Amino acid sequence: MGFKEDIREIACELRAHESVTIISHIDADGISGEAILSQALSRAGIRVTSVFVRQIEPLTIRQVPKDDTFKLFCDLGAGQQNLIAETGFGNDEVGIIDHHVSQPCEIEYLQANCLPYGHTKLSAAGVAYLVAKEIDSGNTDLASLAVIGNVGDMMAREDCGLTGIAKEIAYEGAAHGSVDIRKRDLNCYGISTRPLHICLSYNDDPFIPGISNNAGGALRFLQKLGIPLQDDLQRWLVWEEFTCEDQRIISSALAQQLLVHGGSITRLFCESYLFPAERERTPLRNAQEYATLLNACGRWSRPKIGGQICRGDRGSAYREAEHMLTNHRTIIRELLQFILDSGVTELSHLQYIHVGNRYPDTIVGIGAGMALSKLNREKPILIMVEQLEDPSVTKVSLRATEQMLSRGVDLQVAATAASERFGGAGGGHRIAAGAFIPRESEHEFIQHVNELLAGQCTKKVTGHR
Ligand SMILES: [Mn+2]
Repeated sequence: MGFKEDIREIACELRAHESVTIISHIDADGISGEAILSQALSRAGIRVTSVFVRQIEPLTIRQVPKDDTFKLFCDLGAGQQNLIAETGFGNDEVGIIDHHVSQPCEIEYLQANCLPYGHTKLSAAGVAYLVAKEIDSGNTDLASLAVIGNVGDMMAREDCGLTGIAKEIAYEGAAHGSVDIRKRDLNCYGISTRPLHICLSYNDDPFIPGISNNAGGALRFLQKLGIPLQDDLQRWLVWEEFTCEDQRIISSALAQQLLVHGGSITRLFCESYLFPAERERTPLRNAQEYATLLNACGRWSRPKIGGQICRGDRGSAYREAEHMLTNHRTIIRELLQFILDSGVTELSHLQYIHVGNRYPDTIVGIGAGMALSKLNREKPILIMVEQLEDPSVTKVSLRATEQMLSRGVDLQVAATAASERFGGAGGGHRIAAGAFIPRESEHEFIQHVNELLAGQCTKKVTGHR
C-alpha cells in the first residue's frame, strides 16, 4: 500500500461515521491540523468534538472519551499505539494522522503517516489537508492552514522553504488565492510585525556579524543605505512594507556584509508564505508568525482559542491570543535571561541547565533554542525543568542547529534511547526533541545523552571517510 491509499482509506472510513472525536496536539501543527480536519468533517455533515493534549500518556489518554464516536488522533498517536490498545480502543474505532515514528503494535490501527513513505518534511497538518481534500476536493481553502502547520513544525527550515508535498500544498494555496508565495524573501523571523532592525538583530541563521544580536548595529547598518526606514507616522517599517527596490538594496547590502566576514549567503534568502487577506502588521500575515501565535495559545493551555483563529475569528479569540503572545514572549525573554545569567554546564558534546520549577515546562524548549545562539554554537543544549503536577518527573528539552545536524546529530534518537534506558519516554525530531525521565536519573541521563551525541558525531565522520 502507498501513502495515497492510506489517505484514501482513512478518508473513506471517516465518511462512514456520524460523529468523530479528534484528539490533537497543542502545538501549531496540532491546532491547524485539528482545524483542517474538523472543518472538513463538519462540511461533510459529520459531528465533531475535539480534545487537545500535550502528549499521549497514561494520564492524558483518560481525556479520550470511551463513547461510540470514531477517535481520530492528529499529530500524535503513531508512537503511542500500544497505550491506545491497552486503554481498550479497538481497531474499528481509531484512526491516526501523524508524521512521527510509528510504534509496532498488535492491533493494526488505520493510519495515514507520511514518514514511512519517506516524506520527512510534511507535518500532521499537511497529512490532514490531504485527507480533507480526499473527503471533498473542494477543501482547497484549507491549504493555508496546512502551510501554517508545516512551517510551524520547522518543515521549511533546513531547505529555506517547503519541499515535496508540503510545497505542492503551498502552491495549491497560492492557486486558491489565500497564500502569497515569495520565492526569494528575507530569511528572517518577524517580517510582518517587527521593525526591520529589530527583526535583523534577532536573527542568527545566518549569523551576520555586526547585525545579529545587535539592534543598534543593525539600525546603523540600515541608516547608511539612505532609504526610508519609517513611514509618515514615524512608525518603523516592517520588512513586508519596504518597496521591492528597497528590499533589493537591503538584501544585497546584507549579502555584502556576510561575504566581507567570510560567511555564506545561502541561508540569507528563503521562500516565504504570506496571507494577503490578513490585516497588515499582524502576526497573521505570514506562516511563521501565525504559527507562533498558535503555539502561544497551546503553550498557555488555550489551544481552542488558536482553533477559533484558524476558523476565522478575528474578534475576541484573536485579542485573547494577542495577550497570550505578549505574555509568551515576556516569559521566554525572562527564561532566556535566566539561562544566560545562570550559565550552562558544558560536557564534551552537550551543554545543559536545570531551571527547577521557575518556568512552565511548555516553554523551556523554546527558550533553550533561543539561548543556543548566545551560548556555545557547537554543542546541543539540554534543559531540564521540574514537572509541576509531578515533581518526581523531570521534563527534558533538547535543541540543536542545522549545522549540528550536518555533523550527524540526531536529538530524537538520543532522547528516545536515553529516556528508555531510565524508564522514561522521549521523542521529537532531529533538531528538537524532548523526554520525561524520573527525577533521580537526571545526572546519569545527561551523561548518557552526552555519550550518545559523541557517538553520533564520530559515526558521521567515519561514514564520510
Ligand atoms: Mn507535528
